[in-house]
Amino acid sequence: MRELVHIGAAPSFLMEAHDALSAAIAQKAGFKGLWASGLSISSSLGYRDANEASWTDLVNVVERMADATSIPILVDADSGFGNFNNARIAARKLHRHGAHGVCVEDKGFPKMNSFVGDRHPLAEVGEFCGRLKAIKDTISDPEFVLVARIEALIAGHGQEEALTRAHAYADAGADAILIHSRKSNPDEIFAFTRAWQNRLPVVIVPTKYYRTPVAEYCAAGIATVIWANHNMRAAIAAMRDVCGRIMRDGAIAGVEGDVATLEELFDLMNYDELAAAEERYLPHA
Ligand code: SPV
Ligand code: MG
Repeated sequence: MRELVHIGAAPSFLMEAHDALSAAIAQKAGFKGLWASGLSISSSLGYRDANEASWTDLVNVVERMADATSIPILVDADSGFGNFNNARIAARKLHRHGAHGVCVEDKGFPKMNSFVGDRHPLAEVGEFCGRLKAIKDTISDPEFVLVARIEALIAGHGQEEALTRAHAYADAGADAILIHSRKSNPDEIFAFTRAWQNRLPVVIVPTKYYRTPVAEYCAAGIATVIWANHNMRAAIAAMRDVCGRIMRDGAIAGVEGDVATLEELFDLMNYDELAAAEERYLPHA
């Protein structure tokens, strides 16, 4: 994961996945790393992105994603599920079950998705630094990446607060800073990166400012771009479409050409490996 969250000539990209299947699809498409999105995982479990899913729910999903892939996974650990103690326990479990890094955001518990409503109370800086330090002290794996996510711009506190927090989180041992924005242009992100000067690598989530060309992220020295929810939103659109058409037609002939073939599914889940293993391990007649 370290090589995907480092300052280089061009940003790295993490693709959202929310279960084993979406993770396998992202890997097959060529992505070098995954974002285990809290929003997408919550949605796929039938929960709101407001800590309705438990941290053990998250561990279970991440384990399945890790089993289905061989690329690093940065896990969205929300605000750490409580205080420093909850955060370090959740991070340790996530690491043991396949996470190559966690991202924790400076809000309280329960958190609310950054694009929903206007109430995003921030954690007190010192208390949040304690969560970061506890995670760092708990996980000794040098490859493990701790991303500290700043919600100051989301909460409407402005650049100065964002920068103060970024420096405090760097001092507390974070490996990278995720600066988040809900604006439809990247102005406040670039204002942050100009002032921050890459003291630590910067991670962004351009869900709302999606029109910005990647070249502008390169120019701003951004380390990592997260495509945060697009597998889940693609699945919603595809399933809505196919359900509507089958319902309307009362038949499946019309959609056959537009859905994945069974062969593609068997290939994704590596049925050939099982056939080869049967050949090797089952007794031959
Ligand atoms: C997620 O994907 O769950 C994120 C990014 O945390 S956002 O939804 O933009 O908060
Ligand atoms: Mg999230």
